Amino acid sequence: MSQYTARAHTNIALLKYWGKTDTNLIIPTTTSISLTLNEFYTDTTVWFDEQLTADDITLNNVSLQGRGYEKVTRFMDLVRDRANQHQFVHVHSINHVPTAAGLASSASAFAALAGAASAAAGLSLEPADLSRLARRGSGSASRSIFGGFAQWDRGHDDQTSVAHALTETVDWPIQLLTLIVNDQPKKIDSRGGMQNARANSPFYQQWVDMANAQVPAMQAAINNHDLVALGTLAEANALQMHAQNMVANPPFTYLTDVSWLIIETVKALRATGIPVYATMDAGPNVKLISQPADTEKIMVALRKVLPEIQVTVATPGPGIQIVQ
Ligand code: 2P0
Repeated sequence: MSQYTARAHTNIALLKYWGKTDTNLIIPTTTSISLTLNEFYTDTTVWFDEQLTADDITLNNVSLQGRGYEKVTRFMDLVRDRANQHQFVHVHSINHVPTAAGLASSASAFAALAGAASAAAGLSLEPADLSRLARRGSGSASRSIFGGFAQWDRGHDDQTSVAHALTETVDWPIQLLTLIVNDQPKKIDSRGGMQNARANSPFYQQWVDMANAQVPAMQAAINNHDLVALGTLAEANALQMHAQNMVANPPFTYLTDVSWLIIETVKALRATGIPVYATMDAGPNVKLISQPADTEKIMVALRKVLPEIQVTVATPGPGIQIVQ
């Protein structure tokens, strides 16, 4: 049986996905828009093996167990059914998303798995089909099939809920400074967090309506290479998402005092005329949407309040590739 390795990069949502209308198919309540990042990716190698009596799954050369193992075997069952291929499989995955970067790795992980597993199973999938398949592993993975700016249309069923590229080549100055606030595993995973917000926030439907209405403005900001419009909207959308968690029942938040200190520092920088905007996901780390020319000024301001803060510069990255 042939062995395939796929490389997929992680992505950060500028308009967030935070809740599902169908938890089995992973159909989101909102359309989301993201930027794929060059510096963070997952390489996954897959081959079927008739000698195996169970799937063999490793992550960073360590055998995967428990819930992580279950998620991957369930995903492989989808691929096996589709390809009419019923052997067990080796899945060896290396995450080049430094754990300390605190970035979600499920997007790059399930995109790479979708690419390598479908190729190993002999399925020849178009990018849209690959996006639909990756979505079944983790919603945000649907966007990591594509490079640059990608949009995941919420849709209403398996066929219509799919991502596409807005612009794969990003030839204007935009970067994400990723600030490491905390590298501990999060206490509330995204799946549970978004479910609690959707079920229990009294403002959830308002958030859905508002977030979906932000899509055309975000598309326009991307088309116009308008960092100010893009950043303003992304920061507002992120805070609106986090507000849903704070009014859920029980209330919760991923943001810490340090996250808020960074958000305040960013506001102060903007008051001096520097276009810099914060976005946060299911953890305390903050990503700063900015232009490379301002990196130094931003770093100086941050180090004044957080001398030890670790920063990685992330730039726009490519879509999925079969690397071997
Ligand atoms: C996003 N996040 O749009 C949002 C913003 C986190 C905050 O997608 O349940 O791991 O596997 O579909 O994709 C993280 O959630 O959740 C996420 P599942 P996923 O990037």
